[in-house]
Amino acid sequence: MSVDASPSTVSQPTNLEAVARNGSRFRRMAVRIPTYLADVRENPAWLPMFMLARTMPGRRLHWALSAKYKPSQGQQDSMFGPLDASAVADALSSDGIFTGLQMPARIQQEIGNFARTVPCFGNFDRSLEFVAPRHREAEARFDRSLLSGHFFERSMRSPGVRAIQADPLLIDIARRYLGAGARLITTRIWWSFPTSGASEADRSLASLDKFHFDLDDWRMLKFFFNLVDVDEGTGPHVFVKGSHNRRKARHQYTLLVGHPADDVLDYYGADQAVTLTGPAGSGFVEDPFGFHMGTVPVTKPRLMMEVGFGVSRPSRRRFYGEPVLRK
Ligand SMILES: O=C(O)CCC(=O)C(=O)O
Repeated sequence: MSVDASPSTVSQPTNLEAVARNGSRFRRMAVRIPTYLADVRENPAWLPMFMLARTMPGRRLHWALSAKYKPSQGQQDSMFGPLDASAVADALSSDGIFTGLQMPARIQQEIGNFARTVPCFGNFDRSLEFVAPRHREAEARFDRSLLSGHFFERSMRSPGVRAIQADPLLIDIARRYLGAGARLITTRIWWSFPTSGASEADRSLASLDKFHFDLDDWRMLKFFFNLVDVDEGTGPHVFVKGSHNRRKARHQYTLLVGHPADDVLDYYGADQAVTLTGPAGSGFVEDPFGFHMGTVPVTKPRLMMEVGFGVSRPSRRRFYGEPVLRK
């Protein structure tokens, strides 16, 4: 298994409670409002999803009405080897997460080289363009902290990114878990950087340092890949096992998707928080309705890839993970 999530390495994010308590929850939400407004303008059907998909009755109803997937016999060759897609879907149903994906080294290296040479956009802002190895210099040039570097549609120039996105194992797992209507809704690669002075708004947009659940679609599945060696200092992703199918009422009937760590961990148990450290190329797949977050790197930058599946048509902007920024 490539992802380091064995019980001995599962850490309880002791400093996260303090981090999560800092700052206003509403300020974190406010930064997302321009994106929400754009979503509803682009697709009015987004609004009922946004209101109802956060409730367990709404989700269960949508799930019950969805077309079931009938897997065909035989499995197509995958770069991830002969993994049993049905066992992965079972793990997702019970825990909300499956760890143990490993991409070939040549693919990980190609994407790593791509991300070190092609300019990315700092803090999701297309006017803050720089190449990752010049991060410190870029912070000085733009006179602001740069917490993340996204590639948006540029990601698709990388043959490795395209190959992972198209790997038959991913859609097979997605259909088994989400149903026959599963479709690709996001592909992105991005850096998160050690930096001081990142604002609450920048951390919120980058989904860092606060447990939250995703509400981009009625039902979703996200594959994440660590594209550098990720240890505790590299800002690992954290997921709360079992939080995808059990939700206290206060976390359903609220517009907030982010909640303080003590609130989340008291309910599910601190021992359910899995910290996804692992070598370059390791990956995991999760139901992002479960509580999760990235953490801010402290020692070295983290390069990540996400391939997301859902059940509705995404906008082009959403596909590449681009929010609408308030100027
Ligand atoms: O950077 C991370 O690991 C977290 C990403 C995340 O929370 C998300 O895609 O919803």
